Amino acid sequence: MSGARNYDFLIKLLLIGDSGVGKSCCLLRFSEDSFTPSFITTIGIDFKIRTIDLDGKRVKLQIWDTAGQERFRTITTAYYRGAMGILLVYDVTDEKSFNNIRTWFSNVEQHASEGVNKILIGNKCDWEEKRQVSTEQGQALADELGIPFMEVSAKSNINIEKAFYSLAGDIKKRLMDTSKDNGAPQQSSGIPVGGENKGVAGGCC
Ligand SMILES: Nc1nc2c(ncn2[C@@H]2O[C@H](COP(=O)(O)OP(=O)(O)O)[C@@H](O)[C@H]2O)c(=O)[nH]1
Ligand SMILES: [Mg+2]
Repeated sequence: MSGARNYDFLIKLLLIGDSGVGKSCCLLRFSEDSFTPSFITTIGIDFKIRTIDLDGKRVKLQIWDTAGQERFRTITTAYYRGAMGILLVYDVTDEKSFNNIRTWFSNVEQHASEGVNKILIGNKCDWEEKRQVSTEQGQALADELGIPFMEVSAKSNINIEKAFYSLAGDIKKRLMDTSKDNGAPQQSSGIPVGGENKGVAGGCC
């Protein structure tokens, strides 16, 4: 197997949102199907990989988590470089994290490449008694921003798979449409990219 490419698409995704909304837990749930209740220090984590099947194509997802920089709002262009999809995450039990989504969205608009797919994620939907943001509010914001929306729970494993699959599916469709338009796969589209090392898709700041 060494040297052989074991996927049809390589897709780089990013998690963005306030500190504490559960980004690292969502990633852990999706990549390892586990949940750690203690606050995960994300310092040092770069990305996790999971390969999924989408309509018979092997789609390798390289998912980047912030390394705590979000606390200082110092997410820079380097983090966004090469990203094809972004999960904008807030916490349904924390209204402030919801209100900050607009700021994160403009950060994405400013730094990420044009045409990047996005999805709005309301995490911790298992915690009804603490809820501060209704599903309707989440949906209304998503409609305003023109992006899909899903409420999830990393803790109870609700909609986590669905959210990642949905975003990856949208990206795959876009990449296929783009390569059709151009008659050939684009260099920058991520198809195909060889190698396992993290140098391939750019580094984290
Ligand atoms: N109830 C509940 N708590 C969660 C959920 N996801 C994360 N948490 C908790 O929220 C806190 C912050 O999670 P973390 O993933 O470190 O947030 P990050 O700063 O966005 O990466 C931790 O204490 C987690 O246990 C969830 O789906 N439900
Ligand atoms: Mg984290």
